[in-house]
Order: sequence, then structure tokens, then C-alpha cells
Amino acid sequence: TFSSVPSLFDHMVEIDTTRLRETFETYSSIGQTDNDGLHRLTLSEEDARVRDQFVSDLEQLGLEVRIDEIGNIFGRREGQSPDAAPVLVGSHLDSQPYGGRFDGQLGVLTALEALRTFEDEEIKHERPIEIVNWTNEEGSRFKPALMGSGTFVGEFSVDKTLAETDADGVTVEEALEAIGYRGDESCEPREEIHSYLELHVEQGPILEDNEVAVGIVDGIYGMAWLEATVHGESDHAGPSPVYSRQDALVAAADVVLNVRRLSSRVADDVVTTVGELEVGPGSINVVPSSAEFTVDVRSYDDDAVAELVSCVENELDAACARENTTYDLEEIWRITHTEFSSVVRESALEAANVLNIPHQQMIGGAGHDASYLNEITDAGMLFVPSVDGKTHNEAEYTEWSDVIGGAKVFTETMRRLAS
Ligand code: HGY
Ligand code: MN
Ligand code: MN
Ligand code: MN
Repeated sequence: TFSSVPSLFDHMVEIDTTRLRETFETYSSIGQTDNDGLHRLTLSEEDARVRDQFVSDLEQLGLEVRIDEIGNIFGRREGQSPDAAPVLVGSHLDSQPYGGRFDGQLGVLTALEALRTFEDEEIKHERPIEIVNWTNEEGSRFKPALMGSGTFVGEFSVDKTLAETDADGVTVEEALEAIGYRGDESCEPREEIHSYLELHVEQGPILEDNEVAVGIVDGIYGMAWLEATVHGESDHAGPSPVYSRQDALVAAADVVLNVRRLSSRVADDVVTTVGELEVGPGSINVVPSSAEFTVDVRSYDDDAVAELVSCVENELDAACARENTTYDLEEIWRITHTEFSSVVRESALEAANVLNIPHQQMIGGAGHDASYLNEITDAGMLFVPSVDGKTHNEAEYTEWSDVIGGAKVFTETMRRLAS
């Protein structure tokens, strides 16, 4: 379907797979867990060390390095036409608590290897190419997710981002200062961007089930993040009769289970997750007076996400009526679904065809920085298979042959976008 006959002029770029593997192992050792995962929360001491490694690698490659006021790190390789709009490539180096080594990191290091190869092979390209590491893609220590890219495209104000606090009350601003990554560049595009390309592990089972090496991503689910607090009354676990209790955890647990049961009724692809739950006062013989929990709701259908958010509210009303408790509910983040542009997708499809690498188009359920970049430029993503679809888990893994396949398609796509 595409002019996939490799034209003689398609200079196929040979990445250095040994160097990519060595670099991957070096970065994986920074924040490495006992089970070979990564514990590298954004703006932590481990994140500081991997950022230092990244900056030094960019400098060694002769790139112009700049760090913006919320710690996004950019490296620029000039093109033949320095005034042309640049191609932006990259992902994120922060991880989930006890997460995997591939989520985010693989995308940054694949982009680094592509640029190193361009340097080695003196590949000429019209457009400047910029590599980026986005601050706080994961949204675990500081909420919301996609914080660095979201602020860059103007979705979040810099002031709001700097004021976000972690569970210990530390602000993003303080954390950036503590690790020396509060840069002096303003966090906004300083020029028109031609396109954005991100490689990422699929974090699902589709590519593995279909035995396909590369996913070319059409779109990403929309999602909403909620924080609920149920208020009850603490009481003695012994003498207080059950019928008169106002047990915040019982009400919360009711909601958690019912929301899960409701999901599939709203739309086939809806997924809901309660990932955090904190009970107060937290004593074995005290009836809980508070239960705070988060809800992560996703679907490719934005209306289904909206409907699920109101389902959570209805369940809280019903559960609190049954248990004579009250609640507060706050929506802390909403992002609508993403439909990527054809510009990057077509280049990626041509690259995969020319390289003869099996590929398919697909939708992704995990959030990615590319979603926000898609608001200001032509963005696109490549996925590589996740073994057993496992991710946000120390066992996260991608076969090295798939890492190479993805890196080849990435590098050829980047070459096409920049030429
Ligand atoms: O939440 C997500 O999907 C991403 O991993 N931050
Ligand atoms: Mn990620
Ligand atoms: Mn993630
Ligand atoms: Mn991402």
C-alpha cells in the first residue's frame, strides 16, 4: 500500500546495538531494585543521578543542552537548515515505585542511540533534531502525570506545577532546587516544532499475542484521576455496636468494588483502578474515621470516562447513605483521548515497510507525553512488545530483538521526519 520498494536513495541507518545495550544497562543500574526493576521517582536522588548521566551523554555527543524551569532536559543537534522547525524525540526517565526498566527509559535511550548513529555516520538532515527527557511523566510522586510535557504545551501553568506537593508536602519547586534541575529556560516551546516521535514499550499484550514487532500508534485512551475522602467516626472496635458505626473504610470498600463491577457496563474498553488507599487513624482496634483513595478511569471513549466519573459519585452517595458517612470527591486530572496525526504515522509505516519489520496500527491504554505534544505539533508513537504485557512492575521486559526492531524503525522514521 505504500511506496515500500526500498528506493536506492534510502540510506538505511545502522544503529550500534552493542552501544544501545551497554547504555541501557548503565541507565538501568541507576535506581535499580533487587528484582532488576527501577525505583527512580521523579526528582528523587536516583532521578538526579540519571539526569546527570543523560546531560553528560548529550554533552559528549556535542548537543546543545538546555534545561527548563521545571527540569525538562533538551539536547539539540543542528540540521542543514538551522531555522527549520525541529523534530522533537524522546520520552521520560522517571519510573513508578518499584517499576520496570523499559517504561520511558527505552524511548529516551533509543532516541539517544539514533542521534549517536547520526553523528557516527554523519547523516545529513535538514531539520534540527532535539531529544527530550520530560519531567514527571509517571505522576506517582507528584500528580498529575505527564506533568513536564503538559506544562510545556501550556496545559498546566508553571506556577501550578511548581506548587504541586508530594505526600511529605515537598513542592516540585523544592524538589527541583534540591537536585539542581530548576533550569533557567522558560518551559514553553521557543519555536514551531515540526513533529514529535516517541518510542515506548506497549505495556499491554497485543503485539506479543499477534507476534508483531512494532506497533504504530493511532491513538491513546482518555483518562480521569479522582481523589475521594470518606469521612466516618472513629469508635472502639469492641463495644461499639455495628449498626451504629460510621465506618469510613466499609463505605470506601463498597465504592471500590462497585466501581470495578460497573466498568464493563459503560463501554467495552473502560478500565478503573484504585491504586492508593489510606485509612485513618489506622489502628487495629479503632473503627476507621477516614478512608482516602484514588480512582484512575480510562477509555478511548471520552463520554465513557465522563460517565464513569459520575458513577463513582453515585456509588459514593449510595455507600455513604448506607454507612451514614460523608465524602469529598475531587477530580485532579482529565485528559481526552488522543488521535495522532498522519504525518508521523505515515513516515513510521514507510520506515517499517522499507525495513521489512512486521508492524501493526493500534490504540494504547497507557498515558504518554506524546498525547500533550499532539496538541501543538504532529506527534506519533512506536510501541515495542511487552512480555506478558507486564509493566509498572519490576518484571517488565522486552526481548532484545524487539528493542532492536523498534530502534531501527524509530531511527529510520526520525531520519525521514528530519530530512
Ligand atoms: O499513567 C500512565 O498511563 C503513565 O504510565 N504515566
Ligand atoms: Mn511511560
Ligand atoms: Mn508508566
Ligand atoms: Mn510517556
